[in-house]
Amino acid sequence: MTVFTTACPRNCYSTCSMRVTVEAGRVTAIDPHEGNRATPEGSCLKGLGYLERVYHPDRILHPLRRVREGVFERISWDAALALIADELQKARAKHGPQSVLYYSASGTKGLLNACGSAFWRAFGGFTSTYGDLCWPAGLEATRLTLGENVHNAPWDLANARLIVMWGKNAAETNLHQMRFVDQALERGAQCIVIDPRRTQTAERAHLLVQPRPGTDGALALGLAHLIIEAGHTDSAFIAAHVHGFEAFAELVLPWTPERTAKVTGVPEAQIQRLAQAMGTLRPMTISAGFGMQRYTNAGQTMRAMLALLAITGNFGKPGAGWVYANLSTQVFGHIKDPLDFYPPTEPDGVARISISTARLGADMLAQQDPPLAFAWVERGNPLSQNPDTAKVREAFRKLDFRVVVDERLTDTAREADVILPSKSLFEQSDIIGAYWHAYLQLRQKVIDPPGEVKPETEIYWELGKRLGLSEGDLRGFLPEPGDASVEAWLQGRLDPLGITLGQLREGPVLAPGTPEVAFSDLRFPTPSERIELWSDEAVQRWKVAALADYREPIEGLSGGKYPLQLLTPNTKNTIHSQFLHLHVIQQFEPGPFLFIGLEDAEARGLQQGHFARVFNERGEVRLPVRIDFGLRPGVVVAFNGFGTEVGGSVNLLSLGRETDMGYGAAFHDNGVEVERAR
Ligand SMILES: Nc1nc2c(c(=O)[nH]1)N[C@H]1C(S)=C(S)[C@@H](COP(=O)(O)OP(=O)(O)OC[C@H]3O[C@@H](n4cnc5c(=O)[nH]c(N)nc54)[C@H](O)[C@@H]3O)O[C@H]1N2
Ligand SMILES: Nc1nc2c(c(=O)[nH]1)N[C@H]1C(S)=C(S)[C@@H](COP(=O)(O)OP(=O)(O)OC[C@H]3O[C@@H](n4cnc5c(=O)[nH]c(N)nc54)[C@H](O)[C@@H]3O)O[C@H]1N2
Ligand SMILES: [Mo]
Repeated sequence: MTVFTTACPRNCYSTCSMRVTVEAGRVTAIDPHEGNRATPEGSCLKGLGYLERVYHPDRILHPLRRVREGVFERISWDAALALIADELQKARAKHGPQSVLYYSASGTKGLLNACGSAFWRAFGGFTSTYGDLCWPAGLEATRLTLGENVHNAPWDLANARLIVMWGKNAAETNLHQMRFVDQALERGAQCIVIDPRRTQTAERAHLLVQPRPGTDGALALGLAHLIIEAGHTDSAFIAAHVHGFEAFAELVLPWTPERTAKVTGVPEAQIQRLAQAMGTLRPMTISAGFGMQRYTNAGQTMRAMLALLAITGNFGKPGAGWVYANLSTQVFGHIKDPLDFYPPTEPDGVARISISTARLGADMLAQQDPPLAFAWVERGNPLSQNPDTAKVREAFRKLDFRVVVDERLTDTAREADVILPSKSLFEQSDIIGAYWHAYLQLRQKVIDPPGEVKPETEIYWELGKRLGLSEGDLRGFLPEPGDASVEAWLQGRLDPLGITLGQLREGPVLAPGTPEVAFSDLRFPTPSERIELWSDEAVQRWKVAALADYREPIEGLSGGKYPLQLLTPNTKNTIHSQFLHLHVIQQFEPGPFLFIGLEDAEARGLQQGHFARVFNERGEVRLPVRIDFGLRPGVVVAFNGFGTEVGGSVNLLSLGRETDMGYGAAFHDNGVEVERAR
């Protein structure tokens, strides 16, 4: 029996450290690792579910070739790689290397992920994607305002006297944060939750504010109006550290409680109470989730929210600040800066075309010069997770050839010509960072891959040879197959930081230079070296106003044919489309539902247990109805992640539409109608 230190590599705030027990080559237990101050309780149900997931009978253990729709047969690695190499050479010869789309998303984290794009560069170029499905509008709003994306240590939240969980459902998506919320509450802090849904997080709140979706920018401007009017601003802080306050104060002047209430649907008395709390309780932390940045007006919304902290002087102190994304662990160069999501403007050695992640389907179809012929998908499930599923499917079906690397037959894998089996978190070592705490961690290899599974780096090594690259060429960007060379490669990345793999084998290590309190020197790396309420860069880069003005989200608010706003948030027992096939998960997450308020249900003759047809001009899904007494009227909810096996992705209904900044996806800006399914 051996116990290893490792970490969960899913795209999740918590990024838990774990101790994993291996007996006779099999993982038999997953326990907490006390060395991580942010996640001492250890894994959630999903993390414990790896005991089932890694050995699940549905796991793909060898290459598969499509025979006809929905039917795959086992083939050898030799046959699979020969076929793929042949198709790649055909595509390159006929249309050039940019006829190959390389699509990867957030299925797993790790430094070795970068080997994918390095391989496709060595191939001669490729079509890549820019933007991101997840968080870029908020990242960009934060960068424009504060200069960079860092925040106080997770445990510092216990020092706050006011915690505003704004569009963040930590009790489900960052459950370790709730311990620090509780510690603050025990010390007498107030907690306010702002969310159109009554979430599990709201159970901890002194006040739940339920705005109409996509109107948080207006709410923030209305709150700023009251805080300024009451004289609750921190004028010394503003004079020294805030750029553009006078203009901002003018912008919020017309945002009276009356007007704010009308736009946001939040009662005036609640707006007053919220402003009073924000103006008088210090220190205040706003923990901003990703919910309200999935709208067309998202970036400006986040900038308006940030302004509330700036005018009350809530930066650079314990218990104060903006908790959105902490990129302190991005010390290896990539994604340190949201600018990395931008389409490439400079020539980068290989001619490269880049298309929008948010508009993936439409952009794939539109690409002409050269047209796309081949797609390689790894760590992503675009037929379930990207907007406008029907377009994405159409675009994939139009290609000559598709390869998907995954551990399961996902909606995307079902479209593939060849499916290659992917590793699990226990089967190759890698180094991972995080975006809530600042620990660097070794996701350690603890067992051999089962069946014929090969890690992506080995797949690229073998494929590269078949495409005529020498081992010398390949060594330039890939570790050689084998554990020793992977470890040497990882140690090489750690060397500049003065950290050893040996240290990481013992437990998580804080990234060098991580502050306990962000911006404690009150230096903000913006053009004005202050917090920018006024941003010239916002105007130049994104063609938005220099101040965080409010624009209505595009769909849903206006009534019309599709008067309900469909929110499709993340939920406790899945990470997007992952984990849903596990028995242990299905006991708690039996399937997708349409959550609808009583009034909206009654108006449509719907009752709990009925099947609903949820539709708009883009598509429809059929879902069993759950009456939700905690929802604001006019809002319906269905969690994302479920696929065709259970009625179809909710993204059949969403439009591929970018956010106002950062090239994010405006998933929740989505009007629908609901009726009883026949
Ligand atoms: N409607 C709607 N859609 C959404 C969202 C929403 O709020 N509403 N949220 C968006 C957000 S925030 C995100 S981050 C995206 C997530 O979008 P994706 O990253 O595409 O989704 P996942 O389901 O997490 O993972 C994709 C696949 O990666 C595979 N995978 C896991 N580990 C590995 C590995 O080591 N190698 C390989 N090759 N594959 C692996 C998994 O099996 C899974 O099939 O979804 C977005 N989609
Ligand atoms: N269990 C679990 N944990 C996860 C994930 C997961 O899939 N499952 N995914 C991980 C990833 S990739 C991400 S991006 C994060 C996301 O973590 P969160 O930001 O917490 O989750 P979201 O579902 O994006 O949105 C949070 C809340 O925003 C609310 N919301 C939607 N529209 C609005 C609005 O207009 N205004 C306001 N105020 N609120 C609104 C939703 O109702 C939701 O409760 O979670 C990470 N952690
Ligand atoms: Mo995400």
